[in-house]
Amino acid sequence: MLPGVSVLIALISGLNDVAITEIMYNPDGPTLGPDSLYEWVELCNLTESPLQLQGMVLSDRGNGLVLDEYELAAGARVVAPADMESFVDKYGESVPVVSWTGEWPGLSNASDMITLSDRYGMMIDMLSYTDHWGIEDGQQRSTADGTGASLEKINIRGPNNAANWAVSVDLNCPLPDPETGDDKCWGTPGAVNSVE
Ligand SMILES: [Ca+2]
Ligand SMILES: [Ca+2]
Repeated sequence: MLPGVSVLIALISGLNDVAITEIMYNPDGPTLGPDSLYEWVELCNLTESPLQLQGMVLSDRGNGLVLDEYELAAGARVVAPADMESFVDKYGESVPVVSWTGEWPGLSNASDMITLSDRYGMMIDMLSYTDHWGIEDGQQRSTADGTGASLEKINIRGPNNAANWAVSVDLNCPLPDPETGDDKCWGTPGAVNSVE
């Protein structure tokens, strides 16, 4: 086999090995804090083997970051937070996090496209969301849009469309604010989604 062909096969086989499974694109300012510190993206290893995340690139239409060394166990999830210190302070040290270098993509509060690529630039996953996702009947605004909830993927192996993403629910909320006791969920970072 030509060397180029085997490389190509290796690249294609990486598609969808890792999925974007949850995002906090518009954190609740009063209880959580500003977007620049409290946005985050959750990634899940969909395969049955551990995967090395080092070198993967998370970006939007403008900025991008490169993930540091991190072995993500089969089926496990990890969070890339906008600001590591702020995230750990609010969510606690038990949530698995991956550090990164570069520039945080900055998740728009209106609509954005987030891509996850491997170190060779091959797309692994892409999420193009809007703040209309998760609006329920009678609501004017999604509760993921700045009022506490995150956006979660329902079927983590399914498509990234509005029907397969929903706002996180406060049921079984594992993470009340350690300081205020506020029971807003702020999503399920690093854990199985509340809507799965
Ligand atoms: Ca935002
Ligand atoms: Ca989750």
